[in-house]
Amino acid sequence: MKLKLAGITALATTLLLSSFLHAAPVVFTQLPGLAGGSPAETGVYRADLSSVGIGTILSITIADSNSGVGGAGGQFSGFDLDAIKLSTTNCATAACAAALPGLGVFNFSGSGLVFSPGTQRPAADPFLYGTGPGGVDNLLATLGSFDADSSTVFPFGFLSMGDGGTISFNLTSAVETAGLYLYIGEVGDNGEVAAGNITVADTAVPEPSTYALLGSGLIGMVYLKRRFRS
Ligand SMILES: [Ca+2]
Ligand SMILES: [Ca+2]
Ligand SMILES: [Ca+2]
Repeated sequence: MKLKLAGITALATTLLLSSFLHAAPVVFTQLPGLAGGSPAETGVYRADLSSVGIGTILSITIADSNSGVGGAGGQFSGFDLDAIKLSTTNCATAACAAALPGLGVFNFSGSGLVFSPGTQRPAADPFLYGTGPGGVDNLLATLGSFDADSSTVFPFGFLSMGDGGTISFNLTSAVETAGLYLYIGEVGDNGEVAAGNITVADTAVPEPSTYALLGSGLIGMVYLKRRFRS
């Protein structure tokens, strides 16, 4: 019995870990010019996904660099994501990326988004900009379009991730990476940095509650194992 339980624990751990294996980092290059609303101050970054070594992708994860520098504090802490797009068009300018229709594979609500807010620098607000009690509010964030107003008086159209925050986008269908480009925009173009990470070809990113369940399941098995030992 002891061996069997140990085997199950090992199997569960392997399954948990294997869900992270099909991940690859992406390299972003800033495009010349700026996009956004008024004032237009969104720096646009492009990543060529042809070279990531994963045939198809089903999710995209972006993390703030957690450097704690650049931009404003409080509810505007961290990387300010104006928009995210996937396209087979290779744009050379920010204006080109802003005008792209982009592939219709994003769902900016529900299970389409998994957001882990980062920390806020003083003075902290109850919510990071573009979020509310239900998480990301896409009426505020408008993550499908490069339309942000970076003014702190009348801000509009972006998501502030907080220092060390991460956001995953679960695509509505798998997309081939050959000839595919990823575009993201940083509001204010003021030195805040996204560390990119393309994750998991064949499964979506689970919501945090799923991790908690998996974790408690593992702890439960360890507990059982101990009981059977004693
Ligand atoms: Ca910011
Ligand atoms: Ca936007
Ligand atoms: Ca910024």
